Amino acid sequence: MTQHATEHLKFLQDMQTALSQSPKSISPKYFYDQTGSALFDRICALPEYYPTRTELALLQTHATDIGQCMGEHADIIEFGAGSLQKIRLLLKTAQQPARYLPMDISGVHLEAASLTLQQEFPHLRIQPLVADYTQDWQLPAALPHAGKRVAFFPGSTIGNFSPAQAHAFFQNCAHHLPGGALLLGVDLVKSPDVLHAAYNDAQGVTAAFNLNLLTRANRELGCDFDLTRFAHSAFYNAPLQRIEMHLLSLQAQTVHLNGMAYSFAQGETLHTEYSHKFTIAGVQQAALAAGLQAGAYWTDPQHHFGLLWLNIPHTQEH
Ligand code: AVJ
Repeated sequence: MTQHATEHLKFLQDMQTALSQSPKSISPKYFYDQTGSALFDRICALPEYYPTRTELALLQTHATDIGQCMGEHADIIEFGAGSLQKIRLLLKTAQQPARYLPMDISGVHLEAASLTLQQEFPHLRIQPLVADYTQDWQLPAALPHAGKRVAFFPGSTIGNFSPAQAHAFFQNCAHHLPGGALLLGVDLVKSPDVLHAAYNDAQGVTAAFNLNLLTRANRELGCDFDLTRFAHSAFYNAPLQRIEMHLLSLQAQTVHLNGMAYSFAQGETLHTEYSHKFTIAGVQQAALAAGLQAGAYWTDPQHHFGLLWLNIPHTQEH
């Protein structure tokens, strides 16, 4: 099967499962088709969406410190070949990086990101890895004379994970990056008003981003979601410290997929995303539970966003 056919089949199976469940729920990874990725880029530039610009400022302000943490000839892994802006800053700060290894499930995304960066950093060795970092992954052997293996996971994408998934992710890092480190960006717990606004922007870009998942299912899977009968819903679940995004059915209705009918009650939702919020101490504790050691961390004056350096010991004790 081609990669495209495999991805299509996975989406079909996941949507069938999503609609059969109660409560209905689908992975946020399906937001990111071409339209979804473009909408996400627009979200990052919204006045209400502070995480991207705050993290970029942290990377710039603390570039020297971060460069020192990385050391010479770092072998830099990035989970999700996401924002070129962020990796660009890190690569400029790094002292003669040995290699850049972007890891993404989408080969198309990886190729585009790698090509652009190769033009800007002609002497950098770039080795894209098509893999799903939410599952277990493998790395190629370290290069001779290379320095530390440094994994970069920006944007608070770790907030999409459940606490159990985040633990598994930290464990994978501990296992695959001995003697290395993880540079992690996390959105911090803050006033519910600020959080609510970030996921309910005035221009409705986040709503369009959420609803685009239904448009994508209609186009790629032949579903018949009526976009006028669903609404964007995003709210802060304070006790569980997370934004929850849902697609809310405005009336009782039936949707079809692959010859099967799925009913929605009025007010029933298809859950699309968790975006967990963190405290610095909470992340350090969770990392420690998986064998990582807290190093330096950096936050903005408003404590909206955090960047953490987490060291990985050489030998894992079992
Ligand atoms: C890319 C997962 C970090 O949770 O804030 C933005 C995605 N969803 N607006 C986030 C998102 C709605 C974003 N992450």
